[in-house]
Amino acid sequence: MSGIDLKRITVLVPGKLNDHAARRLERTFDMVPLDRADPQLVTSELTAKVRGIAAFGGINAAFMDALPKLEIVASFGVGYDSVDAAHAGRQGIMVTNTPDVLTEEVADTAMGLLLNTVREFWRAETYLREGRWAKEGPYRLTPGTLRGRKAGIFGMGRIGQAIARRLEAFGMPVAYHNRRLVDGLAYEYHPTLVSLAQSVDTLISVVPGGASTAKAVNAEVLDALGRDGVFINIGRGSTVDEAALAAALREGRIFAAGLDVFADEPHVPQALIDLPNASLLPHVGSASIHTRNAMADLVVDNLIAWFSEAKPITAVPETAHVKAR
Ligand code: NAP
Ligand code: 8YV
Repeated sequence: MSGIDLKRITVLVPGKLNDHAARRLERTFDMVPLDRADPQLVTSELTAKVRGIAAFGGINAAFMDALPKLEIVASFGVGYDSVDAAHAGRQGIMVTNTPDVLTEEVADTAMGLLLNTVREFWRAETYLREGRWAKEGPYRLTPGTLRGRKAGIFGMGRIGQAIARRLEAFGMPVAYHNRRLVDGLAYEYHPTLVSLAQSVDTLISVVPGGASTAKAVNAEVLDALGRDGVFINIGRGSTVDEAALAAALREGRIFAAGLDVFADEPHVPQALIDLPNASLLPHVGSASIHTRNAMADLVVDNLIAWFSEAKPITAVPETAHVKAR
């Protein structure tokens, strides 16, 4: 470690903050909270001194441009579609994210959501809590089961592979679609999402958000999945045409869906809430204290590594070339 005094370095924290990260940032840096990432709120004092951002929400190009001394945006979460990383890369600003430390937790959540969706556990528990078991007898036999199903993973990256390992343990064959085949992976590969959807009855989406995946899960993909089809989304809401999904669920063109993520969070379309064959979670994929603390630590450790050694731990590809000024 260099002898640099980190307490002299100003790190801006726009918006709400993870508690564990807040405590460590306050102890380590000159931490300055800001209501939100809005260039209008940037004072001349901030312009002169902010060198880092700990981002718990979106950071756009205009906000970066308002901070001429900015060197690094350390973003909370593996998905960084809300940070304009391409702009940062062009401006020589480092962006980091929090991969790996959340992979197994998110894969666990995906399996829970899949089971909840197919076997209706959330409805069965509500039935018990409402006293209906004693009054009306056993909960209904579920029309859905994982038995005999074949899974397709859209986004066979770190989390996709962790989900695939769990699906194998559940006795389900696995296929996948990425833009590129993953070397050394024995699962069946499909060069298009439609072809993957045609060959499976359970589609699990875990791709990043952004232009290349926007509304990729559309009516054509859902129809290819078919009437027994189950769709699970643990990636990003922007990757789904939500109106097409609600219509396919309502019309029985697919069987059920389990969603942890939505296009306009925290707003969930009423058309999805109204559906009995949808299981909906409020973006809790990584939301345990254990995993969120590990993510928070990685945000802070990236800032420390950058300012003390000019080497971040987990740079995003768009800014991997950026060097310290
Ligand atoms: P990752 O290792 O980078 O995996 C992403 C995978 O998606 C890669 O295999 C990539 O392969 C594929 N992909 C990317 N763009 C694609 C496209 N246009 N078409 C087809 N495939 C594409 O990331 P990860 O760590 O697994 O995380 C994945 C995402 O999960 C995150 O970006 C985030 O949005 C989401 N997430 C959600 C939660 C939650 O709480 N619900 C928590 C964590 C993460 P190719 O590059 O070969 O296409
Ligand atoms: C977090 C996520 O809920 O890592 C991601 O990409 O979506 C989740 O782990 C999110 O980043 C919290 O803001």
